[in-house]
Amino acid sequence: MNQDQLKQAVGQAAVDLLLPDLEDSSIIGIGTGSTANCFIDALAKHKGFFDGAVASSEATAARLKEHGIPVYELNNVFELAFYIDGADETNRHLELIKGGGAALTREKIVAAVAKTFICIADDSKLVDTLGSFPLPVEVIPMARSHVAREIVKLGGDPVYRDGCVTDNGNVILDVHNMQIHDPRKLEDQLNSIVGVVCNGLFAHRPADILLLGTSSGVETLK
Ligand code: ABF
Repeated sequence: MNQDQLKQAVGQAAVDLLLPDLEDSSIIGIGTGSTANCFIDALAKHKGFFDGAVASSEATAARLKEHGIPVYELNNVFELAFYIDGADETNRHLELIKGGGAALTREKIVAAVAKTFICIADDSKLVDTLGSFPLPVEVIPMARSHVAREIVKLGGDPVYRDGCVTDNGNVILDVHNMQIHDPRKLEDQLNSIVGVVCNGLFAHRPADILLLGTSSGVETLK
């Protein structure tokens, strides 16, 4: 199977996992990216079995609406049983790097609300140590240089993502060359820099279930 087929397989596996628990009133949190898109396309075939979705990005909201799936504002939703999203990297503790698609802040908010976070990924995303994928950090624009200097002090090599404006009107610094041996500690350290809105480490709130697409089938890690 090629990478696209692996993404489709995990998207379908997530739908299969959810379906028995869906009710007419269910609202599902849905993330961003090509793997999440595979999930949306598979889920759309069952749109009569749930109420609607909360989207982690404008792009995902648009795709859901194209399928005729109602999209709700998170503030108007009492609870989310599930959040389904991809990742840029995952370790075996289901700690993640996310934000390659610049939607990390909304993704982290929706994940925080959801009871169960199901991460879907092909096996190229599984690593022993996080950090080969540059870690995205969303920053208030006027704080960009200050935050970059503070990240250098932490041992990272921040690179401004040119031309990228997040859905929240902020910019992204991608932090290269960090082997992240203590993801929770680094998540806290980055969050404590003034001007940082959010960082792409999902360690304090890791995924609960990882559906990993491999050439021999979809593996479930918990
Ligand atoms: C989102 O989409 C992000 O957090 C992550 O950056 C990205 C993964 O994209 P893809 O599924 O296209 O590899 O989940």
